[in-house]
Amino acid sequence: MLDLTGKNALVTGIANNRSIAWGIAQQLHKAGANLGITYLPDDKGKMEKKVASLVEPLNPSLFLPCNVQDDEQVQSTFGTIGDKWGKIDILIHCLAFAQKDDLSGGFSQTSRPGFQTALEVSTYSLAQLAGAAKPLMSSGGSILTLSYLGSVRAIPNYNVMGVAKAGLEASVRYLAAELGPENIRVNAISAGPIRTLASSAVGGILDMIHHVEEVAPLRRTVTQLEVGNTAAFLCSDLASGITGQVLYVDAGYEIMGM
Ligand code: 0WE
Repeated sequence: MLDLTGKNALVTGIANNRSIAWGIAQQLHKAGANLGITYLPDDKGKMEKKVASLVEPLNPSLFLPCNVQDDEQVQSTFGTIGDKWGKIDILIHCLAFAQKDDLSGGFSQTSRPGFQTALEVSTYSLAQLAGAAKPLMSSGGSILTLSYLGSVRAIPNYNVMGVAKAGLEASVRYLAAELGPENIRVNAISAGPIRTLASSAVGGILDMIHHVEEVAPLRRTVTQLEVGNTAAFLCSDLASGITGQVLYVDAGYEIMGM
């Protein structure tokens, strides 16, 4: 049975009720996990308010700002987790960002700062958070991140994010190799396209979703809650033998050749 009772789970990357991280948080809660939620703070505190009211029904015991571009904020976040929880069992990394103009046109036109931003926020942040969580995972743990098929195939306009996700999937393998001896497992879910705040800002996302609905073996796309169920499984003892893997939750789309 899937059971996460007694486990402390930190979930990053909730922006609104369409976030994949929100689907994951709900399923971890359903499985009995004790939740900590981080959000990306802004000047007006709008994100804090929005995410706080969204997650309230899940009774998170921690609710903290965490901008991964600010090392001090990450230190302070994990300092608080150490003080309040003592240990962390599950870390969910659902963070990505690229400048909008780097998600259209030619990849060869990507600017150096645009490339740096995308890889800093979307790729480096996994190693950064894993490093901060490691001392709090002394009795083992599970780290999970989210990827996309654009890491291994050339998907129109995904561009620098494809390079970032390729680096992210490689990071999963290096972190799994490093942290395995501490009984910390590290995996990724490669999700099919879903309408979220991030993807809705991308031109042609609905056409991509319709394409998947026609071609994928299950003839549909996946939901945030389906990704959440797989996340709960991967972070549970049911998946105790799985580490370093990228698991496709995409209605089977990835296997198709034509
Ligand atoms: O990883 C993602 C989303 C990545 C993303 C999206 C945005 C849009 C708004 C990162 N940064 C930004 N920055 C913004 O300003 N996905 C898997 C969803 C996605 O994004 C695409 C896709 C798909 C699918 C971008 C181009 C083509 C397809």
